[in-house]
Amino acid sequence: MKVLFVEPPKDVWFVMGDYLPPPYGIIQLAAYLERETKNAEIEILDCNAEHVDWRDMEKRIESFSPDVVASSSLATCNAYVAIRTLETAKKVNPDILTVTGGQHFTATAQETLEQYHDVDVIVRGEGEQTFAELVDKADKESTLSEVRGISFRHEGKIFHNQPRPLIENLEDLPYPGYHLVKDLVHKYHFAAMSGRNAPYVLIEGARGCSHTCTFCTQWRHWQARWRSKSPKRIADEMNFCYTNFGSKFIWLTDDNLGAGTRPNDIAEEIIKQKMPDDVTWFVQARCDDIIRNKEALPKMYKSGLRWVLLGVENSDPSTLESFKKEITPQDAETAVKLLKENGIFSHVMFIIGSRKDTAKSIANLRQFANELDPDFVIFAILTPFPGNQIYDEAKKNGWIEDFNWSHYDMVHAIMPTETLSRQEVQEELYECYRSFYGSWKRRFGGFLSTNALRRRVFLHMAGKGIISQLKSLFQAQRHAKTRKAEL
Ligand code: B12
Ligand code: SF4
Repeated sequence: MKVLFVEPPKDVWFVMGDYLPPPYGIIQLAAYLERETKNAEIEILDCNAEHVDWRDMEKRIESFSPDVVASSSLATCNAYVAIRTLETAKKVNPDILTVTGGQHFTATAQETLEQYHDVDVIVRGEGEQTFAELVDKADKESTLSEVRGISFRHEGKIFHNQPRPLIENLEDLPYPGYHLVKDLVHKYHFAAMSGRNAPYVLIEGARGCSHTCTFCTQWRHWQARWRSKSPKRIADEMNFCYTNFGSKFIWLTDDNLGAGTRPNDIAEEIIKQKMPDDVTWFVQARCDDIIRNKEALPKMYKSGLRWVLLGVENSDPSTLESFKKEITPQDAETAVKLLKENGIFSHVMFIIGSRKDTAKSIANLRQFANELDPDFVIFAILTPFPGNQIYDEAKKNGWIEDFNWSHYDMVHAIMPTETLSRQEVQEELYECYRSFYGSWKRRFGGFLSTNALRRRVFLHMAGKGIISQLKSLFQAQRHAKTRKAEL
């Protein structure tokens, strides 16, 4: 059985500048399949790393001649490119079994299979075991009904099989399968975070989240359960990536970093591995987790932690409450201060465009951001991703004005608020960036900073013209709106 995993050509999320991420989800699925299935011949085609366009993709599919083509979107904004990949596979050979999965397709399995006839199977939820069993049974269509966790079409009808229970112990998963992309692994990078030449890998410390934020798809996708690898296993995986692939920048994806003494224990295990000082790592964290673990921060720095993304989301307590975020604006202040005191780069994410947001409340948020003064800020627009609670509410109430999934990137406004049109929300986003990065004091402070990371980020914000890209986005929308009105 020949299985081709395809990471489709994707747009970069331009607010993060120049980066090329490893397609971790499919690398992980491929590693599991390799271990579990004796008769599978596996290839990964990463179109972004290999500069493969749609025509070349077709040729690559033709030359490998797979029985199964599997593609992943990561986020809703990439849904169409994942579908187009499967359509390309069918064009090459209609007998290829086409499969996709992940958060977006899990939440939209019925409508995706109804609309896109070149998508044969959707793997819902956790993919490893389901996909391996699917490949094992792929040549016998009648047995698809036995594979738990899939949705598929058979004789024009759509079936949703029973869900598959989650893997109990994440350490049963193989180490990340970067050997399957060994010719590409040196290309993965995140320029703003670690420079152009530090090979970048993702590793997973945990799956799922025990919180229930209304704008997030993560906790529902993993059935509101949090499972983690041990601190030792996480440090072993980091060292494994450094030793075998020269990885110098490691993104640890771990949504509940702060549980118990985990931050301290992870740092201790990494220190024991004695990796060189230029191997650094990054993690996303909740403000309360940082505060609870403040004593561990010096050790975390010592272990190579240089950058933390804090989900602050908003400065208005009632908005935070409506998001079910369970933090206060004061938590954000404390967490940013603690990171700064420990020399760890503080990156904050804010969300604008919730239903009650007004021009005034967004102006207040801008002021809060300026006073908070983290090292790096990303403002995003509240997005009704299929699978999050906001989507359910917005769809029911008819608030969604744009169903083009490629716009679901938290940069395009999808919904109006009670007082702001969608266009105005878009303009407010631009205004947020302009207010934070347009400040001359902050610009000079950034460019002249003694902290190399801070300097690099400010150069990146200026060099990539991120503010002008955002501006052109809302001007394009305004233009489209005027044209529509004229017609
Ligand atoms: C690292 C990361 C990034 C990196 C890039 C990673 C990459 N490889 O491209 C960066 C920073 C660039 C990024 C950007 C964005 N991201 Co992001 N990102 C993540 C993060 C933290 C980890 C992704 C990961 O590797 N997970 C681990 C793997 C194993 O999980 P997985 O991909 O879901 O795959 C498993 C299953 O879902 C399933 N599966 C998935 N695909 C397939 C396909 C097949 C064929 C099969 C069988 C199974 C299957 O099997 C896998 C194994 O069990 C997730 C949150 C998280 N913890 O997952 C957010 C997340 C995916 N990102 C998200 C978002 C919104 C974005 C952005 C739009 C904006 C933003 N705010 O970050 C941009 C989009 C960029 C773009 N154009 O692609 C959302 C997606 C929500 C949604 N439904 O759209 C998430 C879930 C964060 C969140 N909490 O909301 N992201
Ligand atoms: S935003 Fe973070 S804390 Fe909230 S549910 Fe999602 S992963 Fe958990």
